[in-house]
Amino acid sequence: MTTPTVPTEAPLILDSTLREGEQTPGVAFSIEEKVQIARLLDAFGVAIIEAGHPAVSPEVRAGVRAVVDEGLDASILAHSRALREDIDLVLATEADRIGLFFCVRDAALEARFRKDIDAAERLVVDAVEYAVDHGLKVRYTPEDTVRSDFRKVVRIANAALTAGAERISIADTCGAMDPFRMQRFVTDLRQEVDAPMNVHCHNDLGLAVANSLAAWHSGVTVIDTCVNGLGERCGITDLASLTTAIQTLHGIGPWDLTLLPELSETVARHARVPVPVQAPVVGRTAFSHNAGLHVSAVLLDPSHYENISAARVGRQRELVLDRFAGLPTVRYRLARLGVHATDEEAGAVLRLIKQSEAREVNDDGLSEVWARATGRAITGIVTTQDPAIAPTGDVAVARTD
Ligand code: HCA
Ligand code: CU
Repeated sequence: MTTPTVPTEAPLILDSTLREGEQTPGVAFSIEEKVQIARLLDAFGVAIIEAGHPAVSPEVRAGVRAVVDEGLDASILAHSRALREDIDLVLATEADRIGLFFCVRDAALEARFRKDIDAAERLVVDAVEYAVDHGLKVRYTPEDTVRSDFRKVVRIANAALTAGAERISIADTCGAMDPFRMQRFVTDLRQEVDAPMNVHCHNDLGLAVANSLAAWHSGVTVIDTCVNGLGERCGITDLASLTTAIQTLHGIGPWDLTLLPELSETVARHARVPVPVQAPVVGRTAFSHNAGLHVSAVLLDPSHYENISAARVGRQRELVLDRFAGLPTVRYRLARLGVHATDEEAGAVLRLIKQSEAREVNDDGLSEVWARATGRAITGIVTTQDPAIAPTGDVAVARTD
């Protein structure tokens, strides 16, 4: 196996929040919500938006059409089975691109489709030719690519390319890969299939982002993502983690990372799926420091405990006040409420917090503790972020190349 070199060009992002993301159990977006999410994805800088699977329902078709009608910079892809009647539904939406999928895994050919590989090839070739003849740009995915017989994948992919497909997608449909296997799979496939490649990684083992990066390092140029890592079961590659990793570790990628909090919050609200508090980049505690030792070091130089700066991804650093905190946190949090405490006052506040049962002291709790410690009230709380106390500037970032 050849050792992949670090790519010099960022991958294109194909965001599938509106298709794969809507397949998250319990999730349905209204058309207005889809349009709002699509606009944000476009402003963020994704190259392709997968807007839905038109054969599912008239609502999904209307959603794809509404996103197309926005006239965004991103091109719009609709997902479709390899059937002429489904392709007609895609054509009616006026999407630019179609993502056709058909699985050639032996178990699926035998038990689900009752077809041999010759019949499967005829079906895929017919669908690709039909879509291309009607002006669509075609991506073909041999679904469950990485668990399929390799020779069949090579054969069907090359047949799809000869029929006019412009890109082949490698789907890790069941999240069965690790980065080392992914590197080998992509490298092997690229020896046999000469085409631009896309990757779609499910997160069943928590490795979707890592597998996507491995695929990119091995020559894949389009990566599928979902906001908040939504998708079937454990979801797919998380947009925020992937793009932040590429921009901060490799210094490339056209994306406006400062839009990630709004994207995450908007999708979480519409999907009614909350973001885990410790989610990378967009989770509530992603930029919170807790232990007194950490806080003192961060106030000296954020790079002691930060790999990426909060400001770079549209967030603010938080210093958490609880029994692990030290005086610097107390002073900082009081200063944010407009109170400049003496050493004795800050010490008295800290003693009370350490004695208390509170897991975390918010601003209201802090005002109460302040009142008990000093006998004075804090009036008119205005929370401010004081850059002199907690600088949010960029920090040095590790490079791997
Ligand atoms: C699906 C499965 C899919 C398809 C991906 C693709 C997968 O929901 O139909 O067509 O590129 O994970 O294989 O999402
Ligand atoms: Cu999928």
